[in-house]
Amino acid sequence: MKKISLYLAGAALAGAAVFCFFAPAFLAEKAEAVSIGEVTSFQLPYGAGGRMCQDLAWDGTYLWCVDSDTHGDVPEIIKIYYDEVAGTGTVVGGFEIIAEPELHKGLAWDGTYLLTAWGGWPKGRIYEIDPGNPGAEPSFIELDFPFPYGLAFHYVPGGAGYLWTVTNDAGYVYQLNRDNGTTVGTPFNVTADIGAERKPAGLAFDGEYLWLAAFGKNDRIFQYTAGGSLVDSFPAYTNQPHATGVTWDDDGDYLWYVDCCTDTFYRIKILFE
Ligand SMILES: [Ca+2]
Repeated sequence: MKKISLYLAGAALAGAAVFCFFAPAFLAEKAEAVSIGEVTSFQLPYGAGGRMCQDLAWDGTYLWCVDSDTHGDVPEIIKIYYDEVAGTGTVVGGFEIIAEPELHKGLAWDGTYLLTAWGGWPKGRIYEIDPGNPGAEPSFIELDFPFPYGLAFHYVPGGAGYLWTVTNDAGYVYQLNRDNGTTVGTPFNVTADIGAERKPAGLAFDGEYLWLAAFGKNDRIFQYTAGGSLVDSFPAYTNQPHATGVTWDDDGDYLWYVDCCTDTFYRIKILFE
């Protein structure tokens, strides 16, 4: 079983990019054998208050973030290229979301569409946006519950796959039919695990585990099985308590997360036992 235990030790500033390092295994509090992961991060230039990136997606080449329109601007999806050698990212594209304004909280990539979780009430929505034709009115799937936040895609060979989302208010994680948004199985609740001081936000799926960013105070990333069992968690390194979006990058077992309010993106090397 994949199992991680990470311990963040320090950081060194280098211009706009920040490079952080995990401590050696023997410094970790846990008794289990511990992997060492490296964290690199970069900060995008931003205007007053930042872009308010809410969740992330990875399409195999580019990192995408969705901005929820918190500051009254038009909500948009931003395309970012990460230069692995330089260790920094740059905005290389993006577009405004022409659908329902505001509340686009979650983001996932299903191989064809960028999918946003629209966190409205009384019923949330999943929007399908073609990044090659972002000016077209996107179709959407209506959910049977409100306030979805983070969104992740679960690839199934030969099938339509599943979506995973988490509700920001009640803290339930739902597995959804990709085609029609109906709930699959029984949702599980994360409130007791993440604590009252944090709220669930971004969601990622790596093919086996769900990764949940919870923000508010002492932000943490939580690792769950698809069945809803908490496996592990580790602190999110943020200068402000706003670790919102996450996505999985299969190229090397990286987990990305973003601090919404500083537009800082972190790439964590996850080493499994
Ligand atoms: Ca996501």
